[in-house]
Amino acid sequence: MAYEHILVFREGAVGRVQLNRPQALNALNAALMAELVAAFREFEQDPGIGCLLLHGSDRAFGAGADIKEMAEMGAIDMYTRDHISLWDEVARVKKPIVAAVSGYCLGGALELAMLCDIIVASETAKFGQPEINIGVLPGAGGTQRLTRAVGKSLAMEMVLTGRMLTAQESLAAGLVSRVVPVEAYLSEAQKLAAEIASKSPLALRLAKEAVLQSFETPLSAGLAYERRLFALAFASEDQKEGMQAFAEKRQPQWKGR
Ligand code: DAK
Repeated sequence: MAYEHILVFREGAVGRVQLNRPQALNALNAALMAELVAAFREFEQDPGIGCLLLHGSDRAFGAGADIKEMAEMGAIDMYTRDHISLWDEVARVKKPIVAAVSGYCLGGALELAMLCDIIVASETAKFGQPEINIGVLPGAGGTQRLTRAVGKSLAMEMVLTGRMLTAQESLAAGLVSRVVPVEAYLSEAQKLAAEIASKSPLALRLAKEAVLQSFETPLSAGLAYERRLFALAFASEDQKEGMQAFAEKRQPQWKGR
């Protein structure tokens, strides 16, 4: 499939998508979101891909939803248009997704990065929910996911003032997993994605599902959920292979079943 607003790369077992609307700092218009979801869907169905990687340019991961596209919309448009299901679809991807963020990561772009599983930031990354400055509030999960990621007080400050966090602040707050010089953030994220992709695809799927479940349930229900997925892993060939390979001091050969 030919894409206009994204670039798509297959690098070994990593499926890489680059947001590519530089003239608008990768503002997420509906066409870009549809392309992104199509590319993710393709990688999700490809058994040769173990991990996805999403990034923008050094200047901007993304400046948020496309304000010029949204400006004239009404409430019913916002509530009903298919755009919303595109965001939900990113949330439903079962393979791990690493986001490599440099420069601006604002509004809907931060919400998109938070739908990914791990965020690697460059030293120049700036994270914000500036919707308050254009008379609205975050609409694609920011008030919920940011609060869970950085806590109430900092999330409130960001959402109520639009202040951007520096990369170091975002690391201290737990929004990102590491901060890397701008020259190296992408290669570091590629290495991380390749390492994840080298693991058992089935174990990755179960592990991602279990961690995400922690946002949905109280602790006791989450622990019970984890226990069931852990037991399920013992029905797989990958569990037998992984444990045998350990005992035989060799690399495991994963089958994904
Ligand atoms: N939309 C459209 N165009 C944008 C844009 C955006 N979000 N951000 C930047 N651009 C465009 C600029 O208009 C400019 O275009 P030209 O004038 O050259 O044609 C070009 O990109 C370069 O931007 P600047 O000239 O402004 O560059 P600066 O370096 O001076 O400033 C900036 C960079 C990132 C600080 C500034 O551009 C800025 O403040 N941008 C807006 C950031 C923002 O407010 N983002 C939040 C948007 S609201 C939902 C899904 C998603 C959402 C909501 C609901 N559902 C599923 C329900 C999300 C909402 C949002 O994200």
